[in-house]
Amino acid sequence: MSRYTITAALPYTNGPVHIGHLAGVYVPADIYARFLRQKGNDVAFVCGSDEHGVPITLKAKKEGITPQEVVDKYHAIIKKSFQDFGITFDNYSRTSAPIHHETASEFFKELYENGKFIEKVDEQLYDAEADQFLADRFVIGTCPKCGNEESYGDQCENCGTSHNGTDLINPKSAITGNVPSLKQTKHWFLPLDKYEPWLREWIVEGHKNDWKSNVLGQVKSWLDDGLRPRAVTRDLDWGIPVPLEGGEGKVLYVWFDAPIGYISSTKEWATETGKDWELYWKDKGTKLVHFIGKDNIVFHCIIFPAMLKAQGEYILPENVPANEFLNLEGAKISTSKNWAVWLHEYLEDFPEKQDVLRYALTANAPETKDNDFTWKDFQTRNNSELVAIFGNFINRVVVLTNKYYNGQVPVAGDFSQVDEETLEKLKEYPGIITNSVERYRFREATSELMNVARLGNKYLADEEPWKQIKGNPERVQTIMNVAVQIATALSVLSEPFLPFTSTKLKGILNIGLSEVENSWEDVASKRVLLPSGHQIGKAELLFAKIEDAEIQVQLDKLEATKLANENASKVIEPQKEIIEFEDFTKLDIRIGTILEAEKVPKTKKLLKLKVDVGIDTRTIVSGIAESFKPADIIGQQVSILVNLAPRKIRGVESQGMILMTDTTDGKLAFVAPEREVKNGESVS
Ligand code: B3M
Ligand code: ZN
Repeated sequence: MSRYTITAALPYTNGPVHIGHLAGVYVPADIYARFLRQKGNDVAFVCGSDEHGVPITLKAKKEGITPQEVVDKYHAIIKKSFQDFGITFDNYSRTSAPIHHETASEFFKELYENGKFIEKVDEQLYDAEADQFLADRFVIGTCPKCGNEESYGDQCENCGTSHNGTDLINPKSAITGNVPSLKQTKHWFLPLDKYEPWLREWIVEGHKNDWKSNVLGQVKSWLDDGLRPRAVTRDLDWGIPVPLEGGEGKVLYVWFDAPIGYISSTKEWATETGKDWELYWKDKGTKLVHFIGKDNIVFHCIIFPAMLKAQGEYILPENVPANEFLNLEGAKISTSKNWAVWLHEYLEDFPEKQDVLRYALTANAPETKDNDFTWKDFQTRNNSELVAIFGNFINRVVVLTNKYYNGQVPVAGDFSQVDEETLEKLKEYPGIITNSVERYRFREATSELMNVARLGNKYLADEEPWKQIKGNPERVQTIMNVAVQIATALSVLSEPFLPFTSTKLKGILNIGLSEVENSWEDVASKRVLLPSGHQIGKAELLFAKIEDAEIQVQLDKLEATKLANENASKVIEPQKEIIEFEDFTKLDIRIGTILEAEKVPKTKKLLKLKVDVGIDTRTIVSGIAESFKPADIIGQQVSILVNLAPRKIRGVESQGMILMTDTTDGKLAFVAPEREVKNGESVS
């Protein structure tokens, strides 16, 4: 048995959590924690809300509430989402908690008193109009490393690099949009450059064979660019006050305090459970693993380890298996653009389908490159894999065992060669899956778990107990006994990946309520996981098919979001040049009524209309086919420019133009009178 401290990135409490968070960080971390616990290890799986930093202040300004109200609101939402999705943190804390303020302040003061900081007065970006320094996300500019024009003052999310605000090219204040000036201010700097040789030795050399290449690549790039002292304090009013003389009006940099949040969350947990927190952070026998997204690599592989090294008593991470990013329907997930599938909303639309999402996100996880979540893939993963393979196998085992033996596991007779081979293959899977999980290959591990269900399906399809039951009932007893062992193995091996399903399956098999509670070692070594005579329960579906209509609802939601964003970003054209009244009188605009409407052949956008304009009835071609069905606009009153010179459009002569405008939902609308008007009346 070993001891593990597993951390998952502390989510900013400036919004709910979405599928990108789950896929990138929290599901892999939870799989790993559950797996290690099942194997009998001592695990501290800690997390908490990241409640400081400029993201919170910006959100508070946007919502017109205080930062404390922002963090209270989203801390509760986020904590509940993690609970609802079965993320088994041993403790989920928050960095506004007193224990964290104490821990981070003590950590900072200890480094200060041991001379680990450089105290320096230097020039920082300042917004005179807003009368404040522009720390971190208070300034946007071009990243000096990758050219991303929306880089923040402390970090570029595009290339992951971390820099000082003064490094940005063309910086702009995120508060007023002004070009910032420079103003002198005192800060405390961690001399990262001093740790460069050690970091290179520890990571680039020491972990070149076991850390993921995407992580090693970023770390090497960072080290090759040369490390510089980094300010670990800020001129902000929201955060942990700098516990020093001269620190008034200054707080700890959020990326200095937040990683210490892992330690304070562990301390909080240890206090509640009577454990010794130092075993999990200072004992050399403990393995520390950080689960994060790629934009946090520099903080977890360079800055936090340098802090721990400077303090001197802490263990360093055994691994930092950072995932890349998950996109949504081909576009980057964005909290500010509401381009996300929020966990709390998912559960409203798909209640009790946590495992479906966990599975779809893991099967498609961005483990080595950015990946894309599509609702079609989500549906396919559910219908073609969970329902058709896993659920189908279990259903056949349970239905047939109930049908043939009243739910009692039958006694097995002599095993055939196929039985022996199948049971031997089954015993290999705990090791196969373990090998994947221990290398943080959770996609691979999940796929191997499904192969256990495939093994069961193939065995039943080949042995066809339903065809033998009449002619060879003894043989069928053996077949069903073997099938029940495979089902039982699934209930054990699925727990880290499909925890809700594992619990449900154990309920159906009546396991865990009695003495039979198998381990991974049992599955790898024992022939009998569920003894004959054991009474299993009645069949119930583990997974339900997801219909196209349910998926369409989600796609429509995203379409509406896309349109809302387009409208929000739409630039309203400036007014055209001034005209004289005489110019306006040349336009003859009348009210008319649509009498007939039909699509113009071989076109997507055009309708050919017959319109009674009061003066006469005329043909008008209009580009409104994507917004209106012909039948729906018969009788519609419209405004028409009647004295526009006739022109041929796709072979049809159009005698006028119907006035239209764009709607916020991306369609077209008629400029029409609000009450009935006599055809031919002028618009003036
Ligand atoms: N709050 C998450 C992010 O950068 C950040 C992680 C802190 S982990 C100590 O989105
Ligand atoms: Zn960049």
